[in-house]
Amino acid sequence: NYAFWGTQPVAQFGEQPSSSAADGPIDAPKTVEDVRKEPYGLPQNFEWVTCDINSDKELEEIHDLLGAHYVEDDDNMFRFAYSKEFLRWALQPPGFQAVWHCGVRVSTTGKLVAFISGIPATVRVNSSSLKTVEINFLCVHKKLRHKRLAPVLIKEITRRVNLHDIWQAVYTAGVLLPKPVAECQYWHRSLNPKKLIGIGFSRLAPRMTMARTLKLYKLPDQPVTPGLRQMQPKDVPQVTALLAGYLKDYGIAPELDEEEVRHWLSFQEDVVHSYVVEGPGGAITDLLSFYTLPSSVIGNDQYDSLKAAYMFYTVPGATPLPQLMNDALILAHATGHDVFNALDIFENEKILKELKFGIGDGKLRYYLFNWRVAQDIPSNKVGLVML
Ligand code: NHW
Ligand code: EN5
Repeated sequence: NYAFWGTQPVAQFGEQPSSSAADGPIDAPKTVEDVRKEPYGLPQNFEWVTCDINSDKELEEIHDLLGAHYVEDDDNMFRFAYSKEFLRWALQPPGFQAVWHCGVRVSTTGKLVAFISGIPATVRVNSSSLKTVEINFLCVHKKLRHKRLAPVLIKEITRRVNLHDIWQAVYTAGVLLPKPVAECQYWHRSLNPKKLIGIGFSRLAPRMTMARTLKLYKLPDQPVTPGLRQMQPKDVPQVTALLAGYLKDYGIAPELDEEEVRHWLSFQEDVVHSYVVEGPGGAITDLLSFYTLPSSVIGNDQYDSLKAAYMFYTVPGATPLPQLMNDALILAHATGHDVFNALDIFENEKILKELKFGIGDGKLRYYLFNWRVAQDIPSNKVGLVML
């Protein structure tokens, strides 16, 4: 019983698998002229604002809202703590629109109490190349929860996106909503087991001592793959081609042009770490990348935060995937990350166990707005990573 989602153009649970089972839009086609011109109504004393990420003050307000009120794990022990530099990177890719950085303020005090964002992306779903927005950072202040504000934010961002003649969206969430196109599992690889155990992120396994645990997860200081180095701007054309060739085999994947690859994969310390393998003749044969997303540790007096690396786009070409991923673990450890997180997407399922990942208690569901797929996409055919 989804009072809001039941009214939206999304796949519904228990829908008849129609005989004309083909991928396509759910709503009848509309034009920009059909789109409502006025913003949706907010309760008394709240107002819409377009947030300017380039203003340090406004970026700080978004950062602080998310830092106190964004996603937590099921046991409310950890909360995502996106850095300001990360948010700037996440919200300003090529073609970004400030009006899709949509905030809600209290009129009298100006306090920012809710946020939702969209960024432009071309996403291929099976054989359809869709002009979409990726929706992220939906957040309502804890004191304003369960007042049906989220549906208003979602309808307003939909309107603002539709005004740009875009009719499809992609989003991910830990929660189950109508209706996932894919359901993926989080896995975790301890890099700093002592701290992870100390904060309750992981536990000492049965019949394991701390000393044996430290030894089990120990990593070398340096990556092992010859020719592995930080990605540089000059690599963008080759990386774009390498990535496109790899992603074409997935059922859902972004189509990234050179400017987007430059944006998403330029090395930025503690935001996105990208490395390539350069072969003897100068050819780029492999790509490895991860992004840094700390979590604050709720109510621990020894540690404030947990520094997590999340697998981003990794393309094995000349290097076997297990070796490339092990180098990712080494690099993440060497740059002070406490844990390396990955989903069972791409070809990961085959290699996570041998690299000493353990299964997490969280799932990530992928959703499409106004797009129906004939069949769910299995996690090993997911080739899209959202931040
Ligand atoms: S997922 C992370 C979402 N954020 C958080 O979890 C932060 C902590 N939680 C909160 O801030 C990544 C609040 O709990 C939120 C809900 C704001 C989540 N997605 O206002 P009400 C994203 O950002 C439904 C979608 O009373 P609330 C992706 C819920 O099922 N819907 O709840 C965002 C119910 O609907 P129902 C969600 O707790 C994608 C309704 O909200 C949801 O005060 C957005 C209740 O509203 C979620 N994560 O606020 C969709 N969580 O049908 C984009 C709950 O069950 C769609 N709900 O009655 C595309 C738009 C663009 C289209 C363009 C063509
Ligand atoms: C929008 N783009 O639940 C994304 N994280 O497993 C928003 N668990 O960290 C949606 N509960 O399993 C995000 N440790 C949805 C995810 C929300 C956050 C979340 C999970 C993912 C997580 C950890 C900590 C659990 C704490 C108690 C977890 C076990 C790891 C252990 C490491 C050593 C080997 C065995 C496993």
